[in-house]
Amino acid sequence: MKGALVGCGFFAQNQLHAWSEIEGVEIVALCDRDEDRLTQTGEAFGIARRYTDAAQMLAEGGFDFVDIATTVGTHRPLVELAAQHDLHVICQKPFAPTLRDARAMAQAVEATGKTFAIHENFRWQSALRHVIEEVRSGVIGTPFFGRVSFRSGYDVFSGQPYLAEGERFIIEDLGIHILDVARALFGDVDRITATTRRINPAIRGEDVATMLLAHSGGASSVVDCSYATQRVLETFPETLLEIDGTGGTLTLDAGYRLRVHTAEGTTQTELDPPLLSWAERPWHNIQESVLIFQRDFIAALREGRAPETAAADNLKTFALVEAAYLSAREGRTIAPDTL
Ligand code: NAD
Ligand code: 89V
Repeated sequence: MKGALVGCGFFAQNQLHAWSEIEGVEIVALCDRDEDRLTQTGEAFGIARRYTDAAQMLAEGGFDFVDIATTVGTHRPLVELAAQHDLHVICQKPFAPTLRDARAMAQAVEATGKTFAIHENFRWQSALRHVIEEVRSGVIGTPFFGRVSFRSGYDVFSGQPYLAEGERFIIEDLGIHILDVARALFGDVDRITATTRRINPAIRGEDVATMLLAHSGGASSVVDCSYATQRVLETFPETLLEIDGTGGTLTLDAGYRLRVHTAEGTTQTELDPPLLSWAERPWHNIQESVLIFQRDFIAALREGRAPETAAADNLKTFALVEAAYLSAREGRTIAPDTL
């Protein structure tokens, strides 16, 4: 299976390392409109076909899928371009600038019959995945309450300066992952209520968001995100969990420590993710999840099924992002289905 990648920036390096670990997959062409980045990345990964223009790369073809790793403003034109060339597509989160764009993108690829996945990797972090499987297997019965929490004071702006510049920040960039984890754990959402704050005066968007979700299956969850929290134990980039079910409770605490308490007793499991050869702490859990997500995409193509974070599914996560901003802006509860 051959792929091409557009956008050789900060995060694409992880994607390229991960592709090089997946058997039977080769990235044969690269594109970035920044020539220096293109050359550095091409040299680092030994990829000879290099383009500064995605249209030219796609016109020349020779690959089955395109992996779009640019920032959100270019996602729609690049996905539509890929659809014009009948390619399978992966597009980084956030899906699009607006829900309207995201729906148009999903329709464009759907019309070709090709596979379209959003690079939504947090639900593939091995510790979170372990908990998702435990919850789905019914170990703690039916969940009725969950807290999905990401609080940190880590400087994300030095690696990703654009995060300080956008009108929207934490829900669009990080909350999107945490809302998706809440969906993976507790199912789709009927209603969401959100508040936001900006604490860091040096950035434009909100850096704190607190959201209450009413899930269709009956569970309530609190999804709380902050990049303004100075913790004694800095937990970046861990997502912490507290789940109450009809048959027990479960917590995923700092340091990837899982505790499950049921009538049979309490178990404790250490879920520290492996440090892949190309990974570094503290990003290693995210880096591992990139590999696991990309493996799911390739397995889905080979098995003729939809990837778990197919565009059709991720539209529901993206609708929650839009609903959260609307809720915070207007001070009311929003049903994402009505957007
Ligand atoms: P970046 O700015 O470092 O890199 C983006 C690259 O894309 C740049 O080199 C830029 O020149 C190039 N580019 C932009 N438009 C282009 C176009 N039309 N044609 C060719 N090249 C183009 O950004 P980043 O930090 O790597 O983030 C990229 C995406 O990855 C964002 O959507 C971000 O939200 C996402 N991201 C995801 C995760 C995750 O865990 N899933 C983590 C970090 C970033
Ligand atoms: O995973 C991400 O999307 C990153 C970060 C962890 C910094 O939010 O942008």
